[in-house]
Parts: sequence; C-alpha cells; structure tokens
Amino acid sequence: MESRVFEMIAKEEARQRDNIELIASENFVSENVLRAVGSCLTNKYAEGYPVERTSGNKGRYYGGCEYVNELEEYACDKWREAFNTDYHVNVQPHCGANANLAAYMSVLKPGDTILAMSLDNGGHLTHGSAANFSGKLFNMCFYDVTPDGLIDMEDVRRKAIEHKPQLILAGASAYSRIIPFSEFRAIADEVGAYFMVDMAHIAGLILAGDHPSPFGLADIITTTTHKTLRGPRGGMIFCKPELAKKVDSAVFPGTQGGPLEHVIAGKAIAAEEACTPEYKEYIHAVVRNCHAMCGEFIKMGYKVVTGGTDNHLFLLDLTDTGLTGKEVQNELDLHHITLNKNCVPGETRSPQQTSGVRIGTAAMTTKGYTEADFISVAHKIDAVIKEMMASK
Ligand code: DSN
Repeated sequence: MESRVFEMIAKEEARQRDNIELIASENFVSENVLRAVGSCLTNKYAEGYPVERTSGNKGRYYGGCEYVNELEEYACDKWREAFNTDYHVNVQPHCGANANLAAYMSVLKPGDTILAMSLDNGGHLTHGSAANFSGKLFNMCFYDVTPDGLIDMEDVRRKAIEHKPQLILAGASAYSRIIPFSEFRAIADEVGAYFMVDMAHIAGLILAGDHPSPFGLADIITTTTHKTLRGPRGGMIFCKPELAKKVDSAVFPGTQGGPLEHVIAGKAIAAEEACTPEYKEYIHAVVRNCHAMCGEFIKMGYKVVTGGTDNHLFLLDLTDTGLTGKEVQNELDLHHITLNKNCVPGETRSPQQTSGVRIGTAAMTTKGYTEADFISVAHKIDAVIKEMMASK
C-alpha cells in the first residue's frame, strides 16, 4: 500500500520546484545528499564516538558500529579539510539549536553570563531569547546595533566591561554586514571571556573566503549544515583542540542521545562538495546576486537595513509602506515567492507581525539564477507591494 505521506512529499516537491525560494536560511541539496539521508544508516544506533577520536572518549555504547565509525571519522576529516582548519569538530548535533546548547554547556554552567546580539537586532532565538532555553538557563545581556543597524562595537566593549560575561557570542540570523571577529576576540580577551561564533548563516561564505574567518580567533564555532553550506538539516561544532573533550561530552551524553548517522552521511557528502572549486564559485555567485538584488531595491526607493549587504541576505524595512512583514510574506506566497517576515532594528511590531522581510539568494543561486534573474524578481516583489499599498 502506498502511504499518503508520499502524496504530501510530492506536493512539497512541486512547491520547491515551482516557487521562487528566497528564505535566507534554506537551500537545495544534491541528489547524493538526499540519497545518503534516505539510506539504511537511519536504522543504526551509535551513542558515543568512534574510539580513534582524540578527545579521550569511551567509544560507542553499541556493537556493529565499525562502518558508522569510519563514516563519522570521514565526515569530521572532510569538514576540517573544507575549512582548512586543525580545530576539533563534532558532527553529531541534530540542528543549530542543539549545537548552541551543547556549545554553551561545554564551557558554562547555568546562571553564567553570555553577551550576545538580541533576536530583534538580528540575533537568533538561541542567542538568549526569553522564550528559549538560552534565555532561561543563562544570564543574558545584549549589545546594541547603531541606528543604521550595524553592530555597535563600542557598545560590545562597554557591555563586556559592565557585565563581565563568561562568554561573548558573535553571529546572527538576520545581519547583512561583515562581522568583525578580531574586534570581538580582543574584547573577549580584555574581560577574560570565551569567544564563540555562530556562523550558521555565513559558513559557506567563510569557507569560500567571502567573509573573514573566525578560525584561529574563536574558542568555539557552531554552524548549521543546511544553509549556505548546502548540506542536510543539521548542526556541527568546531572548537580549539583543548576544548574537544568538553564539547564532545556536552553533545553526548550532555544534551543528545544517539547521533543521526544518515544525516552525518549527508553532512560528509556536503563536505566533499564544499571542497570543490565549483562550490566556491557558487558562493561567489550567491554574494554577487545578493548585491545586485539589494541594489535594485535601493534604486527603487526601498529602505534596506544597514543600507546594503556584504553577504547572502538583506532586510527590507517596510515601515514606510504601512505594510507589515506578515502581510507581504502572505501576499508573496500567493504569487509563489517564498520569504519570511523579520524584525528590523528598533522594531515596534510583534515578531508575529514585524516591519520587515528577509531576502536571501543562496537557494535560487543553486537553481542557476543570475544577477539579471534576481533583479527581475525584485521588480516582481515591488509590483506586489505597490498593488498592496494601492488597495490599502
Ligand atoms: N536559523 C534561523 C533562520 O535564520 O531562519 C532559523 O532558526
């Protein structure tokens, strides 16, 4: 009997094929990644780590792990090769949120202080939102952005000196500019804090040399694998070798059980792909396309947070249009253009409504879109927004 589930998957497949996908955190994986994630590896329990790993772990807790051990070692080696780093890597986190939870727990205890970027300024839910474990477990304090939406490094230093955090976090979900990792490192050193980077959005750009690297600067680096890295949904943690044991035990047994070896296989394939010159060319195109599309919105008179972009995304501030991010997102859905509503710095509306939308170019660049295609989509979006304003 054919399951109803396959009908649902077929509908989603058609949606992904036919829509213009502009969600900045999404991408389209290769057939090989799909094959690996849909493989028999989903049947295997493998709590623990391959014995050969250097972090002093106790091996696996199940028999029959010889092949998944080989696979997990390979995945780790390939990601180190892709980022050209000697950092330790843990490929087991099920997602970015789990990676961040384990990263915090590796060097902090509940009640410790973290200095981060707040959700409404472009940070992530797991960077201390009151609704999230991070805001409940830790004493959070937040640095500000300037009126233009740029990270205010003077405020980072001021808050670091005032709050004496155990950990300073750089990284964002909705920030379109270069993040000055070396300035963060200097401030962390000044106050004796760990320095952590959540590079989930810009990991691909870092790998391709289109954004300064946190390797060599940050103590711990977390990422997802499904955004600009174009792998399966999942997380990873890199850390300085001396933190390997702490990070590994914070992932398992600290915060997770059995690793998803089928997803780790997908991550390994994404790493192989990321090691190719074609992948770097792809990332350069993502950045070029983003710049072109963002520039077109500016030409058409739109307000863009920070006045532009250096990476794969930008934020339209819709305040002057009188429309909410939610209204624009919903209307664009009807026109088969997919993006997400997003808070803007100094947001006056709730996160359910918002005054902005976030636009990213990683997914459609994978589908072969060029600068001209993205400029044409900018005009389609403009036509929808003008129509909405006219009928208000
Ligand atoms: N990483 C977030 C995003 O940027 O969409 C979702 O958690």
